[in-house]
Amino acid sequence: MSALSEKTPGWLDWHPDPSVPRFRLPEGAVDAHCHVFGPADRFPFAPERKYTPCDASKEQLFALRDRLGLSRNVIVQATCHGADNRALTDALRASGGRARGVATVRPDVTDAELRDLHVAGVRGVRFNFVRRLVDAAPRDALRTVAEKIAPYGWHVVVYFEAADLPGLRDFLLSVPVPLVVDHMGRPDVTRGADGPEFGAFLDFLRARPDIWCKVSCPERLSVSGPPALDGEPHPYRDVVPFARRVVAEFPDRVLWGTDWPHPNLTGHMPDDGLLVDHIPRIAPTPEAQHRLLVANPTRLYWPDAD
Ligand code: 0GY
Repeated sequence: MSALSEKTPGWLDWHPDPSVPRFRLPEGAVDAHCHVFGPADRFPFAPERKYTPCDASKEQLFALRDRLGLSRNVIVQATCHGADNRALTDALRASGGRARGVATVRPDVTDAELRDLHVAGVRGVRFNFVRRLVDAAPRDALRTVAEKIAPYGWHVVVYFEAADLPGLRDFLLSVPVPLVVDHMGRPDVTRGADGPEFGAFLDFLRARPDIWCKVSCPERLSVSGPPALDGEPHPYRDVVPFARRVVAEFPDRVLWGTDWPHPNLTGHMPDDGLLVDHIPRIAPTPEAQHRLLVANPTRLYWPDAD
């Protein structure tokens, strides 16, 4: 392996043998947040990246989809690939229409490039405000991108930490296309789902009817953590009240995803089957599950599907 693609020290690779979930996913379920990494020898990582992951190919992603009982994927451009969307579009084209994408583009992106991305299956761009992942992009540049994608009917996926929402709120609310928030705006779960910080996030979701929310990443947000070896029956239990609140108040605007291959986790690597088993705890009824897993992502990413 070349020095260029040596993994970040301490990097945890994705789970090699996830369990088959006990929860039977409804027909047509979508994993609305996952990534592909490389393979680096074909799709090199971006020079400006902040981490170097293991490879996580489209074939491996599609195998996980099938093992878990999912039907479709929304593949989100990972920061380690910068604005080079070739690994993403290669996966989209190979998916036979079963994957859509969220790309990263620069403000000088051309109409021809946007058209090519659309044909490949891209339906949104990602604005990432997490400082350990990217250098801050000027807001004028982000606004230019939002204006360029608007004619395509795309949306903006936003990734930020809860503490940064107050400073971003006005800007985000001015973005002229729908928004999709990653991982519930990364709440500090020790502060409580009824606390002021998460209250501010819920207020943000209330501010526009076209702000969607991924109730994803319990493994990233949890302090209580995964199942203990002594058989802890409720993994990631401290995240449940947050996701439940969002699903209950915004049943038509929530999405769920695995976040495979789980970049930058340091404590543990989740069993993706257990992440699926987490779903009925946050969306307790079959109707809520169907909206979360099938109806909502289909409306956003496959609006022409039957
Ligand atoms: C995630 C989370 C992370 C990384 C990325 O694009 C990325 O590099 O999204 C993270 O490290 O929190 O959403 O997959």
